Amino acid sequence: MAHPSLVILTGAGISRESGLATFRDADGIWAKVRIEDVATPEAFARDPARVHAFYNARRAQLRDPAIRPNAAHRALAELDAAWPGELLLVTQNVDDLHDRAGSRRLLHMHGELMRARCMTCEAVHPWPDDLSTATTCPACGQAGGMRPHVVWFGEMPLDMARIGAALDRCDLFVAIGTSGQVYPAAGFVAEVAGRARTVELNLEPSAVASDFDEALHGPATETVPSFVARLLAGA
Ligand code: BJW
Repeated sequence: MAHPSLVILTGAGISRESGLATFRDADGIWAKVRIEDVATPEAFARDPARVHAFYNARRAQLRDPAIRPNAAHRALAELDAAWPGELLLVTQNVDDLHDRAGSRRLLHMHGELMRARCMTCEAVHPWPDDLSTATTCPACGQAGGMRPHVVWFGEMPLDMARIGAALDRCDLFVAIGTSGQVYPAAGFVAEVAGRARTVELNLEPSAVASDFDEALHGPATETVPSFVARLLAGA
């Protein structure tokens, strides 16, 4: 029989044990800054310097050598390399820890912190450094139009057609370290329910926990490697 087709959705919880804060936990990012001030197109139009400062600080944190992929990222990269069937890892995370761990069949549906986009010519560039309102686009030369290549509230997530096609074909859907509070990602489980096996791996039940067939609760560095080992063993 053909190998099951997998879609794996990850959220901020998978990077927590690498030292990156989640959004909605008690010590999360949204406990310290307001979404309306930094994560909407309106916030950027109103005060681009404030929004740049927020993302510059998070980019600097990601450059810290202490921030590295953990056992959960590595297990998913091993699964990607070993799984003979279809597999798509869809991350909501803007960090690059899945990339650094070696995952290849990977989409960043909420964009990437280490990239910048020109609002004038739409070119997307690798961008490990700070951005400012004076930054010039390397493609078109225009100053003042560079923004973080991330998806803010009210904007369309990236690669939705590819994600939708993979969800249509999937036999197993796994969500890891996501609170199930942000759509459309939180709705993926309901889209596949009834025709795919669905498993949630999270520290605690998410907001959409009742839509899943199974749940494994615990830190991602423990639950993900053991779940991957069982998958690769054919269980
Ligand atoms: C662990 C752990 C460990 C901890 N191990 N687990 C009204 C107005 C405008 C819009 C809307 C509206 N009502 C609804 C919407 C839509 C809106 C939305 O969902 N809003 C809700 C908040 C109500 N969504 C959008 O606007 C999206 N776009 C959109 O809908 O376009 C239209 C569309 C229509 C139809 C089809 C398709 C599209 C865009 C959403 C963009 C989200 N952007 C952010 C910021 C990205 C840039 C940045 O990083 O700054 O993305 S917000 C933030 O939330 C970030 C995350 O990717 C996202 C999800 O968070 P995540 O990953 O789930 O983190 P947490 O913190 O919530 O949860 C962590 C979990 O891990 C917890 O459960 C912990 O327990 C667990 N955990 N340690 C395992 N060690």
